Amino acid sequence: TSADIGVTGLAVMGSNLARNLARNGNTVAVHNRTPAKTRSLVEDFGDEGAFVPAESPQELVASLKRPRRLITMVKAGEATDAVIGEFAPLLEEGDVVVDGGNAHFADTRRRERELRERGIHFVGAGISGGEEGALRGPSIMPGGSAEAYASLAPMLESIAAEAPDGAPCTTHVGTDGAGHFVKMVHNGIEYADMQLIGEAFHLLRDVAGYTPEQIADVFGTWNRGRLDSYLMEISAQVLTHTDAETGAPFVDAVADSAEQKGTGRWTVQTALELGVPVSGIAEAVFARSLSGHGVLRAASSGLPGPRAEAMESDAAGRFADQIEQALYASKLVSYAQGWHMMRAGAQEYDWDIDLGAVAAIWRGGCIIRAAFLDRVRAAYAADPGLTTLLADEGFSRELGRAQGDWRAVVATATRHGVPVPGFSAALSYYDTLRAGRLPAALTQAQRDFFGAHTYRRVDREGVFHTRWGGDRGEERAD
Ligand code: NBP
Repeated sequence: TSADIGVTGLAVMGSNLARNLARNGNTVAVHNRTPAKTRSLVEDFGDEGAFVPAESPQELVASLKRPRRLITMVKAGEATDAVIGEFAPLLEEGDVVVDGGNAHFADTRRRERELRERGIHFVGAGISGGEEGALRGPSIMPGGSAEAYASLAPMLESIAAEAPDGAPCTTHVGTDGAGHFVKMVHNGIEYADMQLIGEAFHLLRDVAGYTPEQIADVFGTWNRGRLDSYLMEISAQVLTHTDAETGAPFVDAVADSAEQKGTGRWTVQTALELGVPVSGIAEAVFARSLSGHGVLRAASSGLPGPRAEAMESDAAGRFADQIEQALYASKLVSYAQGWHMMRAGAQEYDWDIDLGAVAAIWRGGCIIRAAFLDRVRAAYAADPGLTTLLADEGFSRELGRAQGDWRAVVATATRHGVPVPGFSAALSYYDTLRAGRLPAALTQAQRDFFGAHTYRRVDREGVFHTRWGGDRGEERAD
């Protein structure tokens, strides 16, 4: 009974997290279903800190100080339920189980409820940053009870990434599934960010006529400004890489069909249920999906359209500057949508989520880490009740400056036949929000016509219906 914490599930994420904990002075009991992984972790990295290898769940539990703290890092889904089923009978009231896998927040809510009935704290913790993050400092988004967080905080803070101002990239997000919910939205925003960078690349390549190397330079420049982010940085690195086999730019050697593990899809499904339009994230999920429909694409490749023609070089330079504006504005829109979704989720599930704190813990460690997130944090610090990020004074000023170029980019892309679902969906969202009147009036009138779904009027209170099939007189319907 000497270990501060236990980790079960020692594939890449679990081993790296265990090593991170050990390197930061914690005594870590380690366990894996297949014991060979436990042995090799201790053989390979035992000198990095204090590990207590355990061959069985019983041995792992017996080695933990009380109240016991145990992290499970197994494959999300059934494996997590299996592990909980195995460990729960061995635990006691007050013990804390942390699920660091990519669980769906609804599963986390269920597991938390079930374990709470047995007096065990269950903390669904979103962990972002991939393998490197797990080892050197991820962004950690824990849900569960405040009491459980208090018992985990010193450990989590010791292993989390540090934001540029030195703050640890972890905070208690909210109760039960709040942590996994927020991690899901993080991943949705990540999808949108990647799609937007992809569209910028596509336009720079096919319309501006730049080589991947030149685009890497453009991205490098952007990465020193307001678009400074991990994804921008790695995009530039990918674009300078040459394929060893063909000698061609690496990006040209990769098949152009993007896969997904499902968190983007979960974000969109959940957003639909909550009634929150996350069009930027949805377009990113659809774009990956469409890229993978090879048969459909082959069957459609003969469809007529303009052939992309490269621009003159000074026009290309100006166009690149416009793309920076379009990328920034579209990014801002997808973050606004993501934050709208977190607000709606908090309301629906009764979570007290500090929206500025979420931005703060995404400044380091995670995949969407970016200078920009400090601005988001500041926007919520200035006005915790902010309805949309787009209405923040600083952001709205930037949108004002960007919108002309943003429109020009979408128009140019359309003229050249280059798809920009992310840029154009973001612009449509922006224009929808600013519109004085929307054609939704006609939609509602159609609904009343074919289904007597009623409507409200602009000039007086009440619910109305028009007798479309009869004398077209109006009647009260409330
Ligand atoms: P995997 O998702 O590949 O899971 C492998 C681990 O699950 C192994 O330890 C395996 O044990 C264990 N396991 C399985 Br599978 N079924 C089990 C069962 N019925 N009982 C007990 N253990 C079982 O590992 P990973 O890539 O390290 O990811 C771990 C978690 O972290 C996942 O939820 C993942 O979504 C999440 N995550 C991953 C990343 C990333 O970048 N990879 C980032 C963020 C979060 P075995 O060795 O005996 O087969």
